[in-house]
Amino acid sequence: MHVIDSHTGGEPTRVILDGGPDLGSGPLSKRAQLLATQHKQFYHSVILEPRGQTAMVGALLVEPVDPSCVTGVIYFDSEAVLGMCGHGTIGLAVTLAHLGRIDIGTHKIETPVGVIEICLTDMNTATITNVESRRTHRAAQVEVDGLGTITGDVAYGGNWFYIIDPSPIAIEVDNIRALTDAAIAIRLATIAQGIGGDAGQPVDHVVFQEPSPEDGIHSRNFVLCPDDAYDRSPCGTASSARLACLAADGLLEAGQDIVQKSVIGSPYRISYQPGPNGGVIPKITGQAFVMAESTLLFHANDPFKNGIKA
Ligand code: PYC
Repeated sequence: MHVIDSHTGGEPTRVILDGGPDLGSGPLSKRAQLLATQHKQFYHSVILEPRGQTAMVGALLVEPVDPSCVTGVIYFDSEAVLGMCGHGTIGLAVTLAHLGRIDIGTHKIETPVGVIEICLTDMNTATITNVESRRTHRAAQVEVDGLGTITGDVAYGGNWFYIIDPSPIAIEVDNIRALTDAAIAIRLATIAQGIGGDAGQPVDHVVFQEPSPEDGIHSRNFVLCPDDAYDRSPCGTASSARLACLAADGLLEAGQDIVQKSVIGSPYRISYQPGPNGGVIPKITGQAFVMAESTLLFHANDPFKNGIKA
């Protein structure tokens, strides 16, 4: 299995070029469902230790249904198949450029939640135009053991987010453990208390937001992913959901650029245009760097060939 590893603002992406399971040729949403239900061992073995690492997202390249797309892709972490992944798409754009499969310019990519656009401006920088993102529930309250009543917005950005602004804990590197524990407790509470997407989709990511003290930087975020790891980047789909909330609250004009940083300080430049269905079409710009080109080996006698599920 040939893979290329990159990181986007510190958040790793492993693009799987070949050797993945055969998911057929149906719609990508169906192929993603098949991956999630029939091929857990595949994505555990690719992402979990000892081959992978916490926070890594896999990007399985598949044949697109729409022939105008340069590729189809299905993203997953060690715990779940994702609808979309923003940092992964920036990593994918830079990986495809590294392979000579795309040039500087604009290209279409098919994902399980729809066709998105990438604009590669140099060999390390890409802007994603994401699927329409929207806030579905303002100020939804959950009761969380040890934290009391928490208020947050439910929003969609290709995945489902519960966004708490302001964060109950300062968004600083020293607080990553406390932020992670709080976010896990909040996600469990949203699920237990039925707070989710408009068709009952469970919250898969929890986001804490706060204004940034740095000049020229709008805000900082902390994002908990389905695998209980925090996103080292500001999370492209979380930033999309956040843009939907800012737009709905009248706090950001269409076309206005802001910079948002992750808890470890990696930046995305983000903006939106109004969407056709009342939401927003987000644009997310970030940088990625290719780190490794590898062949993954799965020895039949290796007791950890399917990863370590701690
Ligand atoms: O950037 O959208 C994102 C993302 C989702 C999970 C990890 N990163």
